[in-house]
Amino acid sequence: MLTIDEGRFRESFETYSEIGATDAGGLDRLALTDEDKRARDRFVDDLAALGLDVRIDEIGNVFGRREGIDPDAAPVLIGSHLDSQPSGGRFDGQLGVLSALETLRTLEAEGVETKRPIEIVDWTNEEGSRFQHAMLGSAVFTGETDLETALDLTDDDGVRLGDELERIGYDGDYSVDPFDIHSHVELHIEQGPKLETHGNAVGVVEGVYGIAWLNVTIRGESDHAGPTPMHTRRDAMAAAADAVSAIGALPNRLSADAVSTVGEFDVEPNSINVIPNRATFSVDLRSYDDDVVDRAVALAESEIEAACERHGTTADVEEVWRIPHTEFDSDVCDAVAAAAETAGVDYERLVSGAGHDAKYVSDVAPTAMIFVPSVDGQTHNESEFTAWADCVAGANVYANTVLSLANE
Ligand code: HGY
Ligand code: MN
Ligand code: MN
Repeated sequence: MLTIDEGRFRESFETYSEIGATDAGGLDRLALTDEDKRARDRFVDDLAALGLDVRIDEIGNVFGRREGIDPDAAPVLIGSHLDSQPSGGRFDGQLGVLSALETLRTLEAEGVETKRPIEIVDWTNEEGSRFQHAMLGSAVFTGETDLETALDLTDDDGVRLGDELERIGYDGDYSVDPFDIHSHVELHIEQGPKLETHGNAVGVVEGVYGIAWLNVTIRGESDHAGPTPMHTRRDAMAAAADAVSAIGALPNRLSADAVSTVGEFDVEPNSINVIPNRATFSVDLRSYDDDVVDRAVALAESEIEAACERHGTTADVEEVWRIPHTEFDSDVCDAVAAAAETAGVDYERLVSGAGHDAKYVSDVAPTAMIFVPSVDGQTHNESEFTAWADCVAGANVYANTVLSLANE
């Protein structure tokens, strides 16, 4: 059984956590910013120090390859993402990449050769916060999103993704066509309360929710806040407010696991004494049941329409992302469970409400995930935390899962 080097793992985690560190102890490391570049550069140096063959693909995904005894055998893929939310935590994505790095370092230190090669990856723009949509690097790698479309995406300041890749030196020329993969496992924080509530140190993740993202623009007419009678107004803000509160109430009409979120909101002209003529907002709808997500999208659209009826405004609703729910591979899930049992770690099987790159990889290879607990289920904020003992337990289960898959 492999045992990772806790000190080395911790040192790595603290070193990477300084890159894009916020004063409140989180990370601000948006995709393809200078902070993301510094984390990538550190990762490339660490892979090179292990003697791995490092490759950057056309969407900036960073791969490292550790050869196996049988170089022609399909590799096991490990890794996650180093980009973060703007006020994100240190564990989301980063813990998965560093658990994968520590796995390779442990294999090297123990002189363990595996039958199969092992490929490690840092995916581009997993968070989808700067460039929509999320899990972009893995979506392009698996052919779900077109490379040119992805390169032409722009952020809120109109900066083009392809230009940013070039600016930070990660506009790789390695083809994004997926290579043959034996299996893939991603370690990630749960970002929910289940493991902590149930007292389990590891989650065997069997699937991921379906997700729909909408961008909504409501148009009205700006006018004076004083003399304009209420019944003549075409107030984009009032219509948006109605729609947003109706969207917030949708899950109760749908299913126990359905969730809806309006995370982005903008109003124009944004002046205290002017009736807004334009309101734009995002909608994020999720459930493990694809029919529920379909119904959620339809209901959101009808609530937006009804709000516009009431306020004499008009709306454009654009569906910018839609992924069905994912069911991971039962054999790979069982390999994770077996490693947890061997390590004597309490675990449970669950599905993920958060999207992960493993979702897209599961479209091209047998895939599963390992979760470690999130304190208070907190995430996507600077207080995101996982107890170090849980990080170590998860990383050990991960290393032994990878070892068993790499010798299949
Ligand atoms: O949106 C998600 O679930 C992930 O954090 N990208
Ligand atoms: Mn993540
Ligand atoms: Mn995230």
